[in-house]
Amino acid sequence: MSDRPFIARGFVGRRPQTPPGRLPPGQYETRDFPVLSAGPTPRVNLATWDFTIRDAAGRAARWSWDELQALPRETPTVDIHCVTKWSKFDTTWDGVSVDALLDAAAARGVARAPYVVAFCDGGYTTNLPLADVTGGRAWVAFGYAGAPLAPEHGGPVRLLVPHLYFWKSAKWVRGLTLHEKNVPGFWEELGYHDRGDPWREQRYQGDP
Ligand SMILES: Nc1nc2c(c(=O)[nH]1)N[C@H]1C(S)=C(S)[C@@H](COP(=O)(O)O)O[C@H]1N2
Ligand SMILES: [Mo]
Repeated sequence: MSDRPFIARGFVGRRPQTPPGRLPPGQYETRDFPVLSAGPTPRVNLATWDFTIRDAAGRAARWSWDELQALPRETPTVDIHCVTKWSKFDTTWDGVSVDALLDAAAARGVARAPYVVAFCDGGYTTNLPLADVTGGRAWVAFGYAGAPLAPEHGGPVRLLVPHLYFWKSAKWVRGLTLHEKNVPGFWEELGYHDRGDPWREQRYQGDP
């Protein structure tokens, strides 16, 4: 016999309820931070690292690591949603808004275009409409949960586009190229959706 107080079965260890309306369709909440990488974690040398925004004509704006650090910082707290169906709430980041980078690039003569492709160390790419990386909804992030972003999660720098499935948040990002037309990236060429809005369950090409 146990002399522990009676605790109703199903209560012990139960997680707090997911707040209604916060989980996109088909997703479940996790407290872990899973690592999903299509290849090995690249080794990055910050002394030679740069971030580049390049237009279709080849004009480019470039930031060294120190120059990127010197830009105005934001600390977004956001929910993230992976197409493998986990969602994680209230993740906290430190980074520079893509708006700030695009504005600075425009001031240096880089022409805007309606689509971007993020490119990365290791060769990963992902495509996004310009509208999804502007308007205060996307960041180039180098901090997570109050610490430098860990290499397996994309450190030193990853793209953060939390309102789209997390494969759009390119790890080890090195820059953006601007395009007049949509150019599918790594997962998009393999059948994943060009936009990837979790609230519309845009997982695969052909989804609404
Ligand atoms: N460069 C690069 N970025 C990437 C990936 C990748 O394989 N390579 N995987 C994507 C996928 S599918 C997801 S779900 C998230 C996972 O980020 P995490 O490992 O920090 O959870 O990174 C995205 N960004
Ligand atoms: Mo993913």
